[in-house]
Amino acid sequence: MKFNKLLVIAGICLFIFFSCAKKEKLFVKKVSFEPGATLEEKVRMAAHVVPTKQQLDWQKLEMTAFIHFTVNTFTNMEWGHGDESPDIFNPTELDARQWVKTLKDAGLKLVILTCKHHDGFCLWPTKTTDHSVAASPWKNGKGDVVKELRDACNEFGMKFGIYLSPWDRNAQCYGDSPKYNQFFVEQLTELLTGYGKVDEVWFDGANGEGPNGKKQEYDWNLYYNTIKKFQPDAVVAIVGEDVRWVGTESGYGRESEWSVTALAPGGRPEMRQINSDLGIGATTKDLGSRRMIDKTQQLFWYPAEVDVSIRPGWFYHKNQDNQVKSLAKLIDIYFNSVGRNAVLLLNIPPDTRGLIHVNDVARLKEFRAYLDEMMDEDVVLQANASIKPAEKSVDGNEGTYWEIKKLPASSEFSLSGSKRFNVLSIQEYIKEGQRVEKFKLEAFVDGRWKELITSTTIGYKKMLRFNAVKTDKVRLTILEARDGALISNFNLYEAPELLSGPIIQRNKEGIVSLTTETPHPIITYTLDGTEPTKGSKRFEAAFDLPKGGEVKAKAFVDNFAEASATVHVTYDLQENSTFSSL
Ligand code: FUL
Repeated sequence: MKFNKLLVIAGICLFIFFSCAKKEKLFVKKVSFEPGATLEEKVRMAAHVVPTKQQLDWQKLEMTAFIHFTVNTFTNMEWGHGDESPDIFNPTELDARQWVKTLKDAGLKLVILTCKHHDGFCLWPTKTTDHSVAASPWKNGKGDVVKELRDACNEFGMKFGIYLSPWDRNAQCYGDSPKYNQFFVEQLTELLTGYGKVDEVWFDGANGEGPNGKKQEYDWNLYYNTIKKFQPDAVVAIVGEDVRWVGTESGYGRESEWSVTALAPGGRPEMRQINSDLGIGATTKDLGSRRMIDKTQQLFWYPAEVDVSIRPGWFYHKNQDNQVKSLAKLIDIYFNSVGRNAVLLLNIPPDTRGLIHVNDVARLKEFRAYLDEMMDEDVVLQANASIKPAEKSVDGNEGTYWEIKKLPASSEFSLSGSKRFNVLSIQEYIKEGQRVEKFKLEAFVDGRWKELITSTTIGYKKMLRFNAVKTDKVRLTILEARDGALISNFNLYEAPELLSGPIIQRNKEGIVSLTTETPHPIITYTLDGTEPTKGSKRFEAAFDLPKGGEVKAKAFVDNFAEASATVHVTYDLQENSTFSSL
């Protein structure tokens, strides 16, 4: 009996010993190498650099929104001079609920407001300067855009972020470093303490002072400590230590986008020194390859954010109403941001009424409808019963993943019947690091394995498009990785051919026209709220709608074989006052 007990205890001890010994050390956010560490040792450690909880939660948002709105909206400028009179800030119908509902319906999970852009005008009634909404005619100086947005976020369950431009062209004290740092931190404190939870703080690195301009030494330590004190769960982006600018404003991340980078995060002088010694910056093409690991003495978990505007400008300009990015372009951006291990930060600027323009609303609806249709059916999910993964399945506390230790290794998936698909989506279990360096996908066609795609990094998510294929068997091969590959998701979808929906516009005279970017479509529409079909009235010429009403339209190509999403807009009687319904 005694002996049996001993055996049990010894067994338990051995089990604990082996399960502990199995786990490698993880390095949260940063790892420093011992002098003399070999490349092989460094690469192995790189595989175990992991995000903070805040970084992981942020990454999972996938798509977030930017709202650029200030005096520039009324002056038709991109960078205000700082001498704009607050009198010009007077949105006639500002409705933050319309912003948040529009963004939320599009699948965007967080919204960042330009609380103060470079012109220094504050969208909340700050105590730090008179240059704010309090001096404007809007709501007789009693308004607060930050509060209106915060309330709308609460109502719709949307996360909330603040953009506060360090560069300030209005503040007299800008350039008197200690004084401005105090002024800036007071503004920051007002925003961090007066509006509930802040999920992201966005510090713009832009500065247009030029060589003879004012020179301001920002006290980044002071700013970061203030955020830590009041909003410890917020991520700090761009000139921040949690989230990196991807390096372009075009909507495209790198093909090999490592979240573990040699790039040192944020603006503190010691971090800037590291980057200057390595000769790298946010725009450097390679930030995380083995070559970079070889060169550096430390690595950081510093994931990429892709910021891009839905229009050419960051702020609203009436003459860009017809330059809202096409559905095809937005989908391309989606694949090259979310699908390249980054978070998309899509800017949608409200107009002078303080509303998101009907064209942007319509495009966002098309965008969501397209993604929903694409992700409606996952070919792999249906094959669950017959997956033959290369290695075992592990239950992590962020879900299940396969651990693939010996590389290269292939996993075969028998699909339930012959399936057509043209998109791969694959994810790593980044809670334990980003590791995969090369992988490929093949389909079994005509008795042979046919390569569909070969790519490099994965990270949180990689999405790739290829020519559609029909098969009942696929093979995923992890070719190279920095340590065992941890694959948490693998999906195959059929993305619809891109056909852009009609753009509905009504001019001042109440005449409605329907256009699309797709060549030679047939557009049909209804005015009675019913779904347009191929039998509905065809759009041949602009028509009169002086009394308003709901216009629903759809574009068709290929002899009605393919249809766009339905676009609908409700017009009221009032000239120019449109509100797109859902
Ligand atoms: C840039 C700014 O200069 C632009 O105006 C815009 O705010 C963009 C998001 O960041 O650095």
